[in-house]
Amino acid sequence: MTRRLRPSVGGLVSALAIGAVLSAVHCNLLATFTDCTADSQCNLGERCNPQRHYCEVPTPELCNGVDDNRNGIPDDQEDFGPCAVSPPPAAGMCRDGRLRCRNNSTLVCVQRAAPGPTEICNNGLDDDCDGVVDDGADCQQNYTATPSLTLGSDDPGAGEGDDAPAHQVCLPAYAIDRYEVTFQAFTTFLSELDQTKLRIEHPAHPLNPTVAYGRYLIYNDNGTDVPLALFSDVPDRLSLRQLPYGYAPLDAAAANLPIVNVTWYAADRYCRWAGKHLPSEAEYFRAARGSDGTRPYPWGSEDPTCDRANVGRGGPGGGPCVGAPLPVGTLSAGATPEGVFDLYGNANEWMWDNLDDNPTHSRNNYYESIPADAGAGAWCQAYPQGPLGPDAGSPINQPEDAGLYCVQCRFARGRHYRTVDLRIGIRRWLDADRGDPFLGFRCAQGGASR
Ligand SMILES: [Ca+2]
Ligand SMILES: [Ca+2]
Ligand SMILES: [Ca+2]
Ligand SMILES: [Ca+2]
Repeated sequence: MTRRLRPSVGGLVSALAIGAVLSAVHCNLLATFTDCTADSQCNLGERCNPQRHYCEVPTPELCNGVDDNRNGIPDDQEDFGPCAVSPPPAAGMCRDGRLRCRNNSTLVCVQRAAPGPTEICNNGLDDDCDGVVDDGADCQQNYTATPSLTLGSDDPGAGEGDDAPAHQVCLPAYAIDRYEVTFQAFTTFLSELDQTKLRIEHPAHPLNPTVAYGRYLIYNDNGTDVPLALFSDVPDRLSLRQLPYGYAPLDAAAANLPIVNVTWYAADRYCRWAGKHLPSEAEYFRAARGSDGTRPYPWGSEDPTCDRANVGRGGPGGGPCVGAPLPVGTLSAGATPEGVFDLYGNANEWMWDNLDDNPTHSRNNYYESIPADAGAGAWCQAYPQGPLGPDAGSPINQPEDAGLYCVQCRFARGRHYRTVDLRIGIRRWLDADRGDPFLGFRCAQGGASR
């Protein structure tokens, strides 16, 4: 007897913000669904109702004296998620306040007055109350100043045309996250935004009119719409669940996966919220390819294998290693000697920089902006804090008049869990308002001010 009668309609409901649609679909569910005895018999994001024995989207907990989500925890002991950061925490208080229910009617923000003993990585909280989220030696790798880092490559087979010419840049001391930013951390950030300014719809003014955009979670920031994340119409393990007071992974087991589907805007805002910034391409290169930028891969010179890199080749039958993201930090054999994980594979990673190519991406105008005969120290002289890329991105054509990859191009580095072209020099070209299931990020700290 099958208990999975329906497609993921329940999950879809959870990803929708529209109450009218929700109630209409619920009627349909009640009419068609059969029984269950365990959560494992339910679709993703649903639970088995222990009283009524059918699968349903869990009811979000409300501050009302009723155990809405039937977890046995009274409302006055429930954690209702992070407080919005506006207004900021009082002086001397930790910033990661949590919403608590008082008198079965009112949510109040309770902030810790004392720092925790240690910073816990990847939870989106400033556990030690030093003003930076997920920082410290366990969560970040510190680098001393880098005098000569080779950026790009002259080898035409190493990447696309826009990875040349190789040139030597320098970097001051900085730090980079050991891990890609996780679902748990990112949903904490989303939950701290003013929820009345978030909505899900097609962007009205996408940067690239030549490609189709799906529906995005959009944040209205003082009248400006900022797309943050692509919302799939068919919910899966990489979807988000909307709660009354914020967001959570649709699948609780996804908490430690790298967040994906996020736009550059979201990545930039997350890192600034965390007290950090998106890594520049040079900062990414220093971490991934060593102090001189010439190490072939983060782990060394051996070819990529599935124990080192979660990519789209080399797995069972020659196919993907996994075909989906792995929890961050899973593949220790693929870490750098310093212990920075997943710089190659797993989630593709947004870089800070714009990209100024010619339209066929055969020339990188920024890389060529300082002539090769200007001398070995020319880039360092021009950018003593490290290059941050061109002031604006240029358009890049798709082949055969198929439109544009991007109009004001930015890019991601580091390949991803579905990549079949394993050359490390390859970028993905994207506009800042695009997200997709392969696209995530990590943050950096220190270095050139943005
Ligand atoms: Ca309740
Ligand atoms: Ca901290
Ligand atoms: Ca933390
Ligand atoms: Ca990665």
